[in-house]
Amino acid sequence: MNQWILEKTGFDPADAAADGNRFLCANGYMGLRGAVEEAGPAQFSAITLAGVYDQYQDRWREPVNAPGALHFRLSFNGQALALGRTEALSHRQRLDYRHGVFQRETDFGPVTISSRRFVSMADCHLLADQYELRFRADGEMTLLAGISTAIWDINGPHLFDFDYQAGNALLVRAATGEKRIAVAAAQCMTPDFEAEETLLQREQGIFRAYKRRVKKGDTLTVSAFAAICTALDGGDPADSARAHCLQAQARGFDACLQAHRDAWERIWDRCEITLEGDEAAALALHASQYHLNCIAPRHADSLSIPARGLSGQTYKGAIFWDSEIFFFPMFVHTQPEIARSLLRYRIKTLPGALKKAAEYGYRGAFYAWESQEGGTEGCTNFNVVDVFTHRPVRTYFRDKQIHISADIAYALRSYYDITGDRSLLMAGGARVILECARFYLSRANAHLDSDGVDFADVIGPDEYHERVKNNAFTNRMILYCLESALRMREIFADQPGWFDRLLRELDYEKDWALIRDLCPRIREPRVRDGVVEQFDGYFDLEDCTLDDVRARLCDPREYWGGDHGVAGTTQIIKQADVIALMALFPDRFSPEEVAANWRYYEPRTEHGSSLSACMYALAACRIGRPDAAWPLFMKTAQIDVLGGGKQWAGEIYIGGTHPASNGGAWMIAALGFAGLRMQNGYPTLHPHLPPQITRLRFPITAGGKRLLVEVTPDGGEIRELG
Ligand code: IFM
Repeated sequence: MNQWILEKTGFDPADAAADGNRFLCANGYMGLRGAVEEAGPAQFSAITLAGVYDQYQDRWREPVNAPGALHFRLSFNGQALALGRTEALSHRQRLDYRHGVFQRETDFGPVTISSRRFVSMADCHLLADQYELRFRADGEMTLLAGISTAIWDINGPHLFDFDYQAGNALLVRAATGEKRIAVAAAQCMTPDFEAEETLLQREQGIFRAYKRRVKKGDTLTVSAFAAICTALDGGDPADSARAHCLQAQARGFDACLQAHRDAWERIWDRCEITLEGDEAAALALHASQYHLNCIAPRHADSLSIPARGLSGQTYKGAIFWDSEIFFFPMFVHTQPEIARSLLRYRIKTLPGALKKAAEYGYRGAFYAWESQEGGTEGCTNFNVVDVFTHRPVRTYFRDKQIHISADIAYALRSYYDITGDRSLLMAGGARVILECARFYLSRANAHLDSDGVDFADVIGPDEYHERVKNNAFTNRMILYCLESALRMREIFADQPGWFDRLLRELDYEKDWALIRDLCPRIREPRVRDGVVEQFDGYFDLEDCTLDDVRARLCDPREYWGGDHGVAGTTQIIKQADVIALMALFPDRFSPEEVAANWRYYEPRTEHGSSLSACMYALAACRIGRPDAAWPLFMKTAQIDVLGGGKQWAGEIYIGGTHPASNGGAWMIAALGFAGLRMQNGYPTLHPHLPPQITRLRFPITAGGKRLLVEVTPDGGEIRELG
């Protein structure tokens, strides 16, 4: 087995959505789904742009898909040859995780199409495709090559006012509907068909139609260079797109590919985990690291990563807590500049969080549950559609999942604790923590007749139980956020002037005193036989099995949560909640406590979210049970190799890649199996290797140094890399 190659033979239209995800090529600026060149919206072909959003009519805001700038369509002797529409004798496609190169080979009988393409890691605007035709019969071929504007949108269309231009590069210009953001796509080719007898076609795009008589044994190879730019990049996107693709054309396909491969090598140099002992696990880890790395915002300094990466418009292209809790760890340990970008996105979107809190009648920062540009809340009050009535269901993620602000504070604090670097706190991070703490002050429910303070009417990570009181995860995260606010004074003890000025600017004096008063009063969860109650009253719910609950479903796509969901009145939970808490605070709970909770909650967890298994695996390592962690690790790491994961929430399609699992796989390997812990740039190891692994080796960046961690069944060591 090659540990870097995902390969598939045959073609089944039913797999088109999943394959588009599994074979994704991306570079942080855009994601090109793994569909073949001739595919259109029906095969879920798309180029999804990072950070560009639009709303069509009253539908959900979602990221914008760009024109299909690497589009080819072939016909031979009058017959269209298109995978899925024309019978192919064979089809094979592969993705090289090491270098982000997608290849396909389709034998249609008289003609075989093969190609290799990439979304450049060296130039974030560039995509390139080398497309080869081998003829096994005489005849006439027509190749349409250009930019397709038949765009797959879930809630679109988003691009209007198309303008097409020919010239040394084909060009499509358009603007988004809501904010009139200009988007441009350009494409040029070698050889340039303009020199041949070509025809320009401007229907649903702009194409060069290249007609030629061919003979058996002929081959034709063309290289297409495409570029996408938007007005958000600065400058004129049309000029830039044209310039990027013409420059690439001048360099040639091989040189562009080499630059792209070199860029990937530099990424692997920073973060590659080598796993020995289990080939499938090694492949899955590479896949996970590939998928998380290919969507990292390397081109921008304050951008975060959507929950479904750049694999499409699912989840509105929004930024969730996934960024801070699941993506951040790999980056902060290996490529801290990307971790900083994720956090700077939150710093930059603080105004949106202040606005949201005010809208709900609170003070401080209440971050968007589904955050889009500027911190705009993408989550609606009706986030699920009922499969029976087809009516939107009132969900409460937007207004009650208040742990989001504390999750952000947690990551900001971790960034400092792990790296010892205060610069991000000084550049707005401290302000974010203080404003998040202030939000919880105003959100707390104090009582006239008791000292205890509740956080009522919330939703914890287990989204199936809505509007609960004192969710253990939420309360603990809030406490940590409040403590982190207070801790700022110690962190800046040598700069009291700066810190006092910040407090004065925020008019924080009274709040500071209130936070100190609040911390010891936050309600602790009930504990029964060592098991932390997930929220007040959880233990009183029906205690049944997952199979019992599954058997009550009338439709496999039915939503399990909320007032009418099958899980809501039971102890069955969607994803790690108390266990997530224990995984995030490894030092606060004894191994015995973690073990008792793991035993209780694991059988009651549906793992209905891709965020779940990794938390259980981390906790299993903590209690010295890497054997129990192993299947959860495989489930997490293989998710985008096998194409699994939930596809529906009620009637809403939620398919895509799973960056949270991808980050989870890194966490299990590095923080779980190797037991890496960092404090102030100083790493330690507490290995828990499962028997399947004979060696685990990976680089980290700590205190400005590059270190190599190596763990075998005999123990672990960390050494400096030259
Ligand atoms: O953030 C998660 C949430 O916890 C569960 N539903 C999917 C979201 C995006 O991954």
